[in-house]
Amino acid sequence: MAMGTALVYDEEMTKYKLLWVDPACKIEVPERLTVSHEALVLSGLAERCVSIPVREATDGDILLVHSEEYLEAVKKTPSLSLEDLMTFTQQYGDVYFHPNIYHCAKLAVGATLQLVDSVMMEKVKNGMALVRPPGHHSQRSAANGFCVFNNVAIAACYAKKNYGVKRVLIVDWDVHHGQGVQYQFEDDPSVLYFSWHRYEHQSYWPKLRESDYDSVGKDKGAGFNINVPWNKVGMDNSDYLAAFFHVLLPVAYEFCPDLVLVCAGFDSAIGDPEGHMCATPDIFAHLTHLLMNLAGGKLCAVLEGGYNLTSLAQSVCQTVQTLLGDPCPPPKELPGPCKSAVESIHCVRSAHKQYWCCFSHAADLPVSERSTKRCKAEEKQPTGVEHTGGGVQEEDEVKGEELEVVWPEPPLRPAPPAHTVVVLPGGEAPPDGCKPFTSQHTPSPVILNRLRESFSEGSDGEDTLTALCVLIDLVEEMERNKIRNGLALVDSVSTAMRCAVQHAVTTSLTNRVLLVCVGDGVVPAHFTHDGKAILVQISAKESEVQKSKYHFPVYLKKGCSDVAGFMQTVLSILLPLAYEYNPSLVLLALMPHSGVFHDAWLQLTGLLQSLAHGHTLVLMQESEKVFVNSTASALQGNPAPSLGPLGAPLPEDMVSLERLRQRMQQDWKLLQNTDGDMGTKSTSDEHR
Ligand code: X5A
Ligand code: ZN
Repeated sequence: MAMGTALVYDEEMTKYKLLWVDPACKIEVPERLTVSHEALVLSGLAERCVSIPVREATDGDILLVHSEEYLEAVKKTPSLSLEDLMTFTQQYGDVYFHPNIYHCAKLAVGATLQLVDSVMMEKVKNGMALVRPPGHHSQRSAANGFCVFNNVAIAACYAKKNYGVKRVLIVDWDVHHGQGVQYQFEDDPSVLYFSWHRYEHQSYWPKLRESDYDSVGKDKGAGFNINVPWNKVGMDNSDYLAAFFHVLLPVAYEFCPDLVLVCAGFDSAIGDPEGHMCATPDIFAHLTHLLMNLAGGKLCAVLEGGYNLTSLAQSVCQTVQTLLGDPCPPPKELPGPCKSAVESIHCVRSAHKQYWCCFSHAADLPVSERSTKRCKAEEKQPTGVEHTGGGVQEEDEVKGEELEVVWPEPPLRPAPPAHTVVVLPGGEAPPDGCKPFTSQHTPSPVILNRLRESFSEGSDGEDTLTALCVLIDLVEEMERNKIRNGLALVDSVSTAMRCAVQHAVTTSLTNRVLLVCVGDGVVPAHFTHDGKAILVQISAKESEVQKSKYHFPVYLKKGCSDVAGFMQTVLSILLPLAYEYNPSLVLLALMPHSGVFHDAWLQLTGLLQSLAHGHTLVLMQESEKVFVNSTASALQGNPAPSLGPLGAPLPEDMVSLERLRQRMQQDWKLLQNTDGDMGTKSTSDEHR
């Protein structure tokens, strides 16, 4: 398995800048790269990465996406006079040229391709390229939006051509629409392009009709272009996560990419003078993590925008630190998506329901919704507007300096001294890279007594007690952040679970435990009454009734053996619930004979690592021994194997999941994805 994280960077790409006055371009400065790189060095992240040299892209590389005429025109720019550079620039929108930008643009493409090479040749697991100029706005024959060559689009073509990659997922989390990427792959089903972007009903740059949710792709590529337009500024962590849980992730898993490319622009973060959004830099840890189990972990992040130097540097660090495998900082306060975000998400899901099984039961749009808003926007702004040289957007500057936005620095993310420990019966050898866990001390009489009262009903009383004491010790070591993960093979999952959760909720360190049970079996739910624990059980037992506000029995007709239904549950029910709950400990239980598809279980295990500072205790029934090595590997951050393109979940499961989601969304706002009754539903405050 490939290890390590690549960092591709060269200072040479800081060596061009705007040479004249242009308010639209003045934010694209060389310091964007230097502060990002310096932050990686100062935080110690850079030296943990594998440093990969850049190269110049060849003509052949560039011609994968761009026209010969355009390439030849750009080639001439290094020798143009200042005046001719300005004239050359004027044929494009919101971009500038400089005598050295052609060189840098070739390095930006070359850096991206070096990254793709290292990942595809398995020299590293994943990586990031810090580049300038950015790429996602540039088109076959046009520079645009600070972009000269389309780094990521070229990378996708290059991976297909050189490595036989069949499916590429491009995730564009930059705050602008990467229309250049959309145009390139519009009719191509082998490249799935997802972009969210500030849109404000077409009034925000680049003001294109085709950036709306109803541009779904063309011909064979229909369904493979996914736009999430943000119609208000101020979108925050909840809004971004909701778009991932309810749009991107279900489709991405159904698509099953061989490679994930990220148009990693950080102008979607708080403080950015372009984006005006409110998501904090730590959210990029989660966005990154949520993509890291796709494509066997093959993920290449390539810098696009990001113009607040503080926010940019922090966001870059969060992304790289996650690629390196450090535990994610728990995102606090997720009040759920705002009404406008839910509306956008609803629109996208309904526009794509004919193309993706995961949306087959998505609600249609009310007829009134479709036309009215667009008309309003079109009155103000006739279609076909290419770009304006700024004009409206300098409003801020006319009024004076922008209000300074402040946010707390992202917390440090220390990795505990021990990563994953195992408790196996009979002194079995621990899986690769895991230490066996043994109790350091004899259990206190208080604990022993409590255990004796609750758990020694069986015949093998004392043995069971000793085993449970070890588990309790393990939970405590995890709570003290001495150990990140634990895996225990036990003779009764129900008992072990009951014991671990009871202990966890009675110590002062853990106040919220997320229990996830995979498979049928009696699971005591009494400890969920006060909300100190919540329990999600995925099983084939229809009779399972909800025992408290914090107990969520999920019924699937074929239980966990239906991969599509199982993943739908994980992505759109479990994850949003878990994120909103924000557990301090995750207990993941594999029940006997669960029938869960091995790799789907590993996906679940991997995905849950973004919660609770990465603390998961996995409890498995002894009969499920074959899961030990692979589960330990997933706990250690090794990407779970791909599941293959997913088919349709059973229709009856889709119906019952949708019913469950609707019930839960009253209490758990991150489960909202549908603007049900136009305004009467209690989405979080209209915070913008
Ligand atoms: C890469 C990028 C933004 C261009 C904005 C022009 N470009 N108004 O973020
Ligand atoms: Zn941008």
